[in-house]
Amino acid sequence: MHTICKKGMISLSLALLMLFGAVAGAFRPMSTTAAEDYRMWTQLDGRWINVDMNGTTIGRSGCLITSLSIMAMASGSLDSKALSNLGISNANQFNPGVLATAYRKRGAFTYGGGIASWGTINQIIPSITFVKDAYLKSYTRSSIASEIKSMMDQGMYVIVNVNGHHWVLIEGVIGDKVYMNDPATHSTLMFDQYAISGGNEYWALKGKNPPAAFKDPNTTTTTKKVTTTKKTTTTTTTTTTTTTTTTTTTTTDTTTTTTTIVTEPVVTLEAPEEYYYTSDKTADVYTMPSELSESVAQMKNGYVFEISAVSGDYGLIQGESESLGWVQLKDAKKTSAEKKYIAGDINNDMKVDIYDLGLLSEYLKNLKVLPDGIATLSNCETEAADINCDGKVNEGDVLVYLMLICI
Ligand SMILES: [Ca+2]
Ligand SMILES: [Ca+2]
Repeated sequence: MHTICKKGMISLSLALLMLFGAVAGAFRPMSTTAAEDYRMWTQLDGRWINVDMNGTTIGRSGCLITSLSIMAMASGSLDSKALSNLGISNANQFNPGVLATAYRKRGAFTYGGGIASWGTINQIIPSITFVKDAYLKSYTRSSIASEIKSMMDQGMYVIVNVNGHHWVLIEGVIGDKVYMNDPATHSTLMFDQYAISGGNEYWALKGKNPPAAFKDPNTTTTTKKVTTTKKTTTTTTTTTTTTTTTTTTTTTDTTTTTTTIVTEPVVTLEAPEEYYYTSDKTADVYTMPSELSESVAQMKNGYVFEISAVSGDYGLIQGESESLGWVQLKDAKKTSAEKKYIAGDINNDMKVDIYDLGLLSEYLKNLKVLPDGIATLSNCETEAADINCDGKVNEGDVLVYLMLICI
């Protein structure tokens, strides 16, 4: 960013080295990893939030696609035929963005992201069969829980419409508690999160494997990280030859930590807005607009980025090919697009000199290590850096600077 103009001097001595040497990056890849818990996928994940669904995006309308994706993983339905249909080579590459893209390529979304045909999932993932689209017959929590559990006991996965426009995948039922994988939040208890009055629409599907036996995770729903302690009792009984019975009881502590992430609505901007980060304190870039989600990159002073959507205090960093993640905007400022720059004068001080070359060198060095979506020059500054006016900013511009300055 132009406010760091004097830093160019520091970088000059390394200028030529920077042109040809890559520095190891500290950023983690954005693809799905083998260890990732697919049950925590949400439609707001920066890796697929902007994936096209025919006039809308997963972030805005992808709750059903995300629920189907979790169901596909939970049921172990991604066989070789499914992987081929999805255009991926293994299940670790699968995510809601991959499934939405498969739907879109088949023309299986109506305009606005509606699923045109229930049977499409079977065409893409043959092990998944659509059983029915119906409405719950129950109207009390207890009977709703029983009705859903009955279907799951028959090997069906159930995706429930909880409020007329939002769908969640049911993970299990314990008594009157219905546990869900919610594509919008990381809340787990359906009745705590949504006002279910009964008669809700639902989808029932079968996969390669039926729903796994579900155990009460002993979770609580709050908006902060919480720790609960559960006492469990183990009883051991030993019978002697004289028919005397001795009972030994031991007590242990088990600690369970659960996290619930509550996010603000996502508002997509009409056009990207450019910001630069102003704080000396490093900030995290998260997969969701919440500090409780996973960090995928680090934001530092002077970094420039474009925002394509906002959610509360957070902005979604947009890269060229995909969005990077969410960062808090409280320590960021919008760049000024009104300033006039002349070719070569990156810091806009009306001179083309060694400081500009330093900024260019730093920009080129960071291109190789920063993730897509973060740079050290704004769009205006990048245009100014193209001193040979060939539409690209690269080593050719450095050579022109050197010829102009070092004579
Ligand atoms: Ca200058
Ligand atoms: Ca150029």
